This record gives sequence, C-alpha cells and structure tokens, in this order.
Amino acid sequence: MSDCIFCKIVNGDIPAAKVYENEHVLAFLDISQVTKGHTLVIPKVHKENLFELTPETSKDLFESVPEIANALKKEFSPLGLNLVNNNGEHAGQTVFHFHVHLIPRYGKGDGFG
Ligand code: DGP
Repeated sequence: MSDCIFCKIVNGDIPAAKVYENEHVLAFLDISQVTKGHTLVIPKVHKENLFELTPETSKDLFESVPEIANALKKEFSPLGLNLVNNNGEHAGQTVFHFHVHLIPRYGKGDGFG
C-alpha cells in the first residue's frame, strides 16, 4: 500500500533498525521505545489489522515471534516481555498495518504499564 509507513519500511523507502527478517516477516525497533528493545513484528504483506489476517499470514508471523523474543532476551536481558497488539482506532491502533509489539520489561518504573 503506497501510503502505508510500514509498507515503506518493508520496501526500504524509509529506514528502520531491523531486528529480524525472513521472506514473510520483518521486525524492527519501534521509533517510540517505551522500553529498551521495544520491537514491532509485521507481516510484509499489507494487512490492516487482526480482522484482515489470513491463517497463512498469521502462521508466518506468529511462527517467528518466539525466535525474535528470544533474540531480545539475549540482547537486553529483560526480566519479562509483553506482547501487545492493538486493532482499530478505538483499541489504540495508530498505524494501520498489522503489528505486534514486543516490549521487554525491566521491573517497576521501566516506563510501561
Ligand atoms: P500502534 O499504536 O499499536 O498502532 O503502534 C504503532 C507504533 O508504530 C507506535 O508505537 C510507533 C511506531 N511507529 C510509527 N511510525 C514509525 C516509524 O516510522 N518507524 C518506526 N520504527 N516505528 C514507527
């Protein structure tokens, strides 16, 4: 989708700090970094949100999530990690290309929750 910021990241039209990539999935650091290592995992194909996800796209994406979470665990040594996903404006979605947030947690006062 030409006006989608995450499609532009997939296409290399705007830069992002990539954490992981395979044929179907891209993970990169969130520009806002609510905690250190805050990462977004997206399908390369444009799907607006969970309601549009096909079983195949869902499988491709969620298959990669444990590996990415473990890479973040190794790199940042968090105490825990939240997986967050917002669908629709009223649920807090601001970028309308499906994504899950992986938010490493470092204990009380780490900036999230
Ligand atoms: P959500 O509110 O769940 O739709 O989260 C969208 C996230 O996308 C938000 O945490 C900020 C992040 N974001 C928005 N624009 C960019 C960008 O251009 N680059 C990166 N890396 N992250 C972005």
